[in-house]
Order: sequence, then C-alpha cells, then structure tokens
Amino acid sequence: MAACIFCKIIKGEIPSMKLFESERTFAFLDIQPLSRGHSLIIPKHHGAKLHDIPDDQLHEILPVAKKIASAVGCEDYNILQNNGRIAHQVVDHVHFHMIPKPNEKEGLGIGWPAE
Ligand code: IU
Repeated sequence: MAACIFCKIIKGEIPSMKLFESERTFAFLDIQPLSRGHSLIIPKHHGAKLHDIPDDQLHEILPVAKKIASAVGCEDYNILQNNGRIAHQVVDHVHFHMIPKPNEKEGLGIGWPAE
C-alpha cells in the first residue's frame, strides 16, 4: 500500500535497521525501543490487522522472532501484537514486537549489554 510507512520500510524507501528479510517476511529494529534489541517482525503482505493477513504469510513470523532473540543472546522476552486502537495499535500494518527483557546478571548477551 503506497502510503503505508512499513510498506515503505520494506521497499527501502525509508531507511531501517534491517535484521531479516525473506520473500514473505521483514524484520527491523523498533525506532523507539522499549529495551535494547526491541524488534518488529512483519509480513510483507499489507494488512492492518491480523485477520487481514492470509495464514500462509504468517508462518515465518515466530521462527524469525526466535532467530532474532537467539542472535541477540536474549532468553527472556515478550512477543506482542496489537490489533486496533483500543488495543494500542498505532501503525496499520500488522507487526509483531519482540521485546527483550534485560537479564540483570548478564545483560542482553554479546553486543547487547545492559545499560
Ligand atoms: P504498535 O503496536 O502499532 O503500537 O507499535 C508500533 C511500533 O512501530 C512502535 O513501537 C514504534 O516505535 C514503531 N515504529 C517504528 O519502528 N518505525 C516507524 O517508522 C514507526 C513506528 I511510524
């Protein structure tokens, strides 16, 4: 969709810190992270809400979230997906947050030290 900011990020028209890309899936660092490594995993197929996305476009989302969490050395994290304004959705292109929870002893692993 031409006006969608996440579609523009997928196309490279708006820069992002890209973490993963495949035929159906794109992942990048959240611009306003709730913790270090806060990432967004999105289907390339445009749709505002989860029910707008065909099932076959969603198969890679959780495997990619797992891959990113492992890559940043993070074992404790939240996966979050908001649908609709009442549920705090701001960007109308389906996205899954992977939000690392810092480990007080070890930080977030190599390259992702705790503050
Ligand atoms: P929400 O689930 O729609 O509330 O989350 C939208 C997220 O998209 C939020 O965490 C923003 O910081 C993030 N974001 C971004 O990473 N890059 C952008 O250009 C825009 C929003 I606009």
